[in-house]
Amino acid sequence: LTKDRFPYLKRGSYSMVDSTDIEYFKNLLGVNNFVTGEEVKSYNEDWLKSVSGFSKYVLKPKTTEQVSTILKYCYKRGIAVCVQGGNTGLVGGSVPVFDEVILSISAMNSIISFNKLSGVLVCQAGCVLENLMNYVQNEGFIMPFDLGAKGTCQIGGNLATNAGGLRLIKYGSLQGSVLGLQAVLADGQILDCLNTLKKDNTGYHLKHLFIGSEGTLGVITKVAIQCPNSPKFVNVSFIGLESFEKVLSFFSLVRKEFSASLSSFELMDAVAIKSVQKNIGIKCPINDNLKFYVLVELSSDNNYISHSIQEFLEKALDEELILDATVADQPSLIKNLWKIRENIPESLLRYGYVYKYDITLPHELFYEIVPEIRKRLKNLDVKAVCGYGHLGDGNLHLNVATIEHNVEIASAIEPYVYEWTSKYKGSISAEHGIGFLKSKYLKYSKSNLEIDLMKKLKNTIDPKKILNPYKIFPQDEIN
Ligand code: AKG
Repeated sequence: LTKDRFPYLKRGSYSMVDSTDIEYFKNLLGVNNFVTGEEVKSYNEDWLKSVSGFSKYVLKPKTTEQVSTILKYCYKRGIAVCVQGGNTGLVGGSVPVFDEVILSISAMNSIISFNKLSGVLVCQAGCVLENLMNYVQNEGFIMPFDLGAKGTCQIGGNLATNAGGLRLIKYGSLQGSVLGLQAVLADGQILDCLNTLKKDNTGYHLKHLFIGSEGTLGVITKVAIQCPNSPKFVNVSFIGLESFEKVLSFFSLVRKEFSASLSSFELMDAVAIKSVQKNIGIKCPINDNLKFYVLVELSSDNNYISHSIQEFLEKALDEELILDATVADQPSLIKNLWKIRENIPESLLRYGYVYKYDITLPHELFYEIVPEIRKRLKNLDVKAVCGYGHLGDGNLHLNVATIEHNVEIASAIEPYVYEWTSKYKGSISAEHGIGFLKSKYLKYSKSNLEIDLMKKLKNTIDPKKILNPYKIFPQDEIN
């Protein structure tokens, strides 16, 4: 349990759920949408098995009005609420820390409308990302972001954590593509910012407060998102290189040559590739003895990309900038290449436990921390230290895999990795959020004034602090 691993944590002075509360929730939701007993276990634990609470109840509203009724009630009673989407987060943000009631949005999974002219999709927050992808694909559109967890993660959770993902380099962040949202505030008021207009400069845009708020300011219930047209041509190259310097030179050339067509530029080091080969059994499609690999996705309405990438890679091979490469332009082959990259997190978890760091750094420094951490851990029982991630966006995933959680290993990495990131003006959380696990380290990326304003906002919008307590802010500072 989280409280055992973090003994300094104290449960906030929230009310305990009693039999009257249970009757109220059951009557409101019906027995099928009020979960209790053994089934609650999986909602209490995160995917990484690094944070787990002991909530006894999961509420699964189907409508915004039900969310509003629940929160109005919990607010009045002073019951703490943990908001949960697909529970695929990596910072312990979506699971309870103590006995918070879990409000799962998974039953709110209807598509409300899709406008083929504007490409604007409006849906409930519990829609699974992959279902939305398939839906808009049938209409000739794509979702403006993609994640390895697409089969499970939910759009409301994606917004709440401001998920970045694999195509941010081309389509930008959710702050840009989300046109509007509806959220229920801690006291049950429904805030309707479900704008579907591309342009609307009418004062503060409150939607931005909720994108990345990790459930601490309100429960996102509906989303309006701008979907781009499906590109007519897509190709993916998988390339091997001998040094990180060459990766950077190659990135610079790719960006110059393909600019707007570049939809992904992902880095994987040799340890990450070995982990996928060994633990998942997916073969590396090119020479598997190289130091670095990159996956380059190009997408365009013009087929020039297919011819030019071939020529471009041949030239890079001739000049020994790259050492091996393969290109795919058929959907099933493209999917296979993506599988290698997307399976890295799962493959590392198969060792037992993974310490995860998700940092943004200037490109020149992107990989430097990985050998640094290897050095620091060389006498400890570590299975793999690897670096991979969205090099195009300067976002490194540094993962350290071990058999189980170990305090000595943890303290050899933290806070060192955050101090290092902060020294180079990087971000200590590029796309995973702060959640529970990183709340202690918020100060490495935010100034005192910023944290102060954030707290003022939290206290104004949720003065009883019932929404996702113990998340984002270090506990001693907020409760
Ligand atoms: C990714 O694979 O892009 C992720 O965001 C997951 C990274 C991780 O598991 O550390």
